[in-house]
Amino acid sequence: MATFQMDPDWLEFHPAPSKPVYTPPPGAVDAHCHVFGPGDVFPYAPERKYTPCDAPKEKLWQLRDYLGFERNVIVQATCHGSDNRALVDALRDSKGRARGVATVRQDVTDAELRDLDAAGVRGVRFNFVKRLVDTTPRETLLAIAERIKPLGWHIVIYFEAQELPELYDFFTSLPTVVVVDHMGRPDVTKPVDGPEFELFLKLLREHRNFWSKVSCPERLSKTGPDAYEDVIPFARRVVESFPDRVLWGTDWPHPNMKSHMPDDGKLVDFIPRIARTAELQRKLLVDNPIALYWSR
Ligand code: 0GY
Repeated sequence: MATFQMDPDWLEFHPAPSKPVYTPPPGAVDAHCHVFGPGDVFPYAPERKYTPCDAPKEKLWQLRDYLGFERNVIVQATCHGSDNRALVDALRDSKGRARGVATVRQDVTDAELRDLDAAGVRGVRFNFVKRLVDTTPRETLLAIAERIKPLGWHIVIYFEAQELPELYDFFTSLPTVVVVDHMGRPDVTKPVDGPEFELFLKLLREHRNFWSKVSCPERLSKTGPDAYEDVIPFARRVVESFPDRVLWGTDWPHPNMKSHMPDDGKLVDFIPRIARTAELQRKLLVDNPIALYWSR
């Protein structure tokens, strides 16, 4: 049995989040969260860049219910590499209330893809954040994209804003719906109308197959725990410009948060500040994720 020691500077998820004041609409989906291990059942990948605390499915279901959500989209985290067993186990346990985004290698077989699909996987994640993964050649990613396209799956991409100019043409060559994690991680000390964020907005404006998660104010903010004021103009701009192509998620259990561990209840209370009408909230939390993940 494998045992794993979490990294010494790892922050565990909040032990007792506050009850949100904001009540999500019926059917709300937390569309970006993870399960980690437990490592003695689902070992962390040898090539991982970090060893997290265990964050098992039972804790995720408790949080879902406590925050007032009905469903989850679980995204394969890099600490599990392309071993999707913990993800699949959670999806099977969810009784249809969770869908998944997996990580696969080019040599994944058709039978493996069919099994992932049957478990509830609806996409793959391509990660370009250098502290999290070794680089995968673009031809390999394109080959994976062509493999998953016939299943009707989409691609989730994770990158940081300064990488977008270099990656832009590659991204727009992808043949499926593409979901960008955390608004492409803008530097929120720069103007919302400045050239860096404008390139991201252009990506969504000119390529209607692109969606964005308006998640992770706690990662993007420079103003500190719980306020996250500096992220609001960026998230509002995305929600109001592309109301039918946005998703929201907690990012529980918040991997690699070194500055502080967010209170998940306060993250939920952030939602009405970035989606200011009931209609925008319903699209963000219900209509959009249901269309992308529960069409079948
Ligand atoms: C996130 C963010 C991070 C980590 C991962 O898969 C991962 O390891 O996504 C991060 O460290 O920024 O979305 O969970």
